Amino acid sequence: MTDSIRVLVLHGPNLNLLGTREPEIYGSQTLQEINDLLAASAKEEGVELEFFQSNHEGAVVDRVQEAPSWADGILINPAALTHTSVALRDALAATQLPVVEVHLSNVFAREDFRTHSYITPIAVGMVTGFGPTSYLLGLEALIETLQSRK
Ligand code: CA2
Repeated sequence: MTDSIRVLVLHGPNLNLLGTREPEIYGSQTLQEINDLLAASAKEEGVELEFFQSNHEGAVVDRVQEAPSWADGILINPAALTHTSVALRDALAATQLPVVEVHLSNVFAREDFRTHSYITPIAVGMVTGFGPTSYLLGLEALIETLQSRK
């Protein structure tokens, strides 16, 4: 039997607030509910997931640095770090793992500063604007990428 695929799911700053504020932008589902959806989808595919959320850039960078010891790929909603963090981009690139970037809202339909991502150039691809479905589509795309590389 082949080893199962392992995916690290990372959520950036303020995503712990999901479901409590700004539902018109980010929907009404909590982060736990999104993680549960991902876990159910991964289970069907026989994929293992680990979840991590932090409001601290350094903590997210630390978790990314640890990823290669366990994970085959990274699914990340970098939240505001998308638009600000060279440190996160460098850490993700250094893992040499495939990265898929996801956003709940359509970042291109919002303020100009959200249209630039430091992460997209080092990602396999990016899904934006579909609410929690962005995560599910991103996970599917990452699994397909990993399966095609094995
Ligand atoms: O649309 C997304 O998923 C974002 O990554 C969310 C980030 C934002 O900075 C990006 O431009 C797009 C913000 C996450 C904040 O989440 C909140 C959730 C509920 C209430 C307040 C903030």
